[in-house]
Amino acid sequence: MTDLLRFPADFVWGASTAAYQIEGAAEEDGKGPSIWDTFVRRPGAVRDGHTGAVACDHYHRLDEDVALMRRLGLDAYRFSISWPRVLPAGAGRVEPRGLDFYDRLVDALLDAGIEPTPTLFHWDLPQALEDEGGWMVRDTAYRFGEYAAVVAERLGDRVRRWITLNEPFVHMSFGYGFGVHAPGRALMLDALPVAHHQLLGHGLAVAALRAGARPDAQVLIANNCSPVRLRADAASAADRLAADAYDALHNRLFNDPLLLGRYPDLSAYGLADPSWGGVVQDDDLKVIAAPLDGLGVNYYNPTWITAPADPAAGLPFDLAEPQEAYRRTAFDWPVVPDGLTELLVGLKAGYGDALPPVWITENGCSEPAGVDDRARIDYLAGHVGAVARAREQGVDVRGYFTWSLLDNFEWAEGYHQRFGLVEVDFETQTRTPRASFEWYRALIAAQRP
Ligand code: GBH
Repeated sequence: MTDLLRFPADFVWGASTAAYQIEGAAEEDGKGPSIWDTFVRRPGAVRDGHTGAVACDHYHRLDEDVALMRRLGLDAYRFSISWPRVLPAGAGRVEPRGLDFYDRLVDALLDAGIEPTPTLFHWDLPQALEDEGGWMVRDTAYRFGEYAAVVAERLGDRVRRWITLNEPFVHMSFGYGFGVHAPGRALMLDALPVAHHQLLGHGLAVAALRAGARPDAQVLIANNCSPVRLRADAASAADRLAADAYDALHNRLFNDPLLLGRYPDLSAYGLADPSWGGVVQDDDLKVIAAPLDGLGVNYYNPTWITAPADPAAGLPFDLAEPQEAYRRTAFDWPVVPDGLTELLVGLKAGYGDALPPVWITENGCSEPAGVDDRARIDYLAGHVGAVARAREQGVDVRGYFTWSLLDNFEWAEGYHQRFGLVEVDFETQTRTPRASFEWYRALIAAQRP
């Protein structure tokens, strides 16, 4: 199996993490509060009241963690920068100690021969900006552009690959639509401006990075994309319309403006268009569609959809369960590697030459605690194979980042879900590489000429 997975020598092998999920040090060195620092204190928001206040204590264990990455043989490491560590109030005063931390991280990675791949926003908005309306208001997009310029000024001489946003769909829907993530607002479809303001912020950040980073720097965004499937027993015209509606909201609402410079017609599904109410202003789509050097794709599983049981209830689709008995991860997500091939081939078919090179910026699974994680090896082998098949079919995939290097704070699930190649004991902070770590190390080593 794994010996057959040969990729070109320049294919990039990586692992991903995010600031709030691993750093801890939530109140150190002048860091301002983020919406996650606030949200975790809300009773019932996170399982068992877990918080990211300490998490993997990565803020104090940077050298140990980079040593693990070196052992793994990573080409690249995707981490995120905590906006309120750099700008405690989201704008205005810069906290040099926050920038110092990422400066040290970038240098440690470069010393280890690992390409630093920072994401500017992985959901930890400065609370001060949420107090002004968060991503529901246009100003936050401008503040994001300014923050990008501050980071580019400090790290832009050394970072060659940047990611602006992580999963704007999940941040909109979980954070502002359903309220199950920070900032915990349940606006349902009224949350649509959050999509536009994040995308506008992305475009402004691209401009800031083009101006302030190295001329050879690449800029990407990480969208979570999900191929939409129908159950075999639910394939009526109404089911197909529901599937299209879900695809429009989950995938095309973000990919179309970025790659084609226009929004999908949501009104075709009875959904409000984001241009309603003057949210989309003249020239915004030009800013959003600034050329990208790559599209980051986070893939976990397909989504099954049926026509809504009660069309008057709100959403023009219902989420469904597949009929097939797929293996389930510890999170109960179905394991469907061919969904990744389907997704990648579908992106190429849909966007054609408008699709830039693709990077898998997240893929992985939660499995039970313990180091003998053969299920994770199966998951990873299946999905790396799915990438190989998409490449054979002409999709230009340049790299694969697994989620995640370490067990970490899994948002509303707290520490109950373990996604790491490395097990973390959250009492002692002991790191123990799992079987999957050795498997990934061997996979990467086997690609070397
Ligand atoms: C990512 O989000 C995040 O970027 C990362 O921070 C996080 O730790 C990681 O994934 C793991 O969760 O309803 O059963 O079909 C992933 C977003 C949203 C992907 C829910 C899977 C549905 C599973 N996820 N989704 S299911």
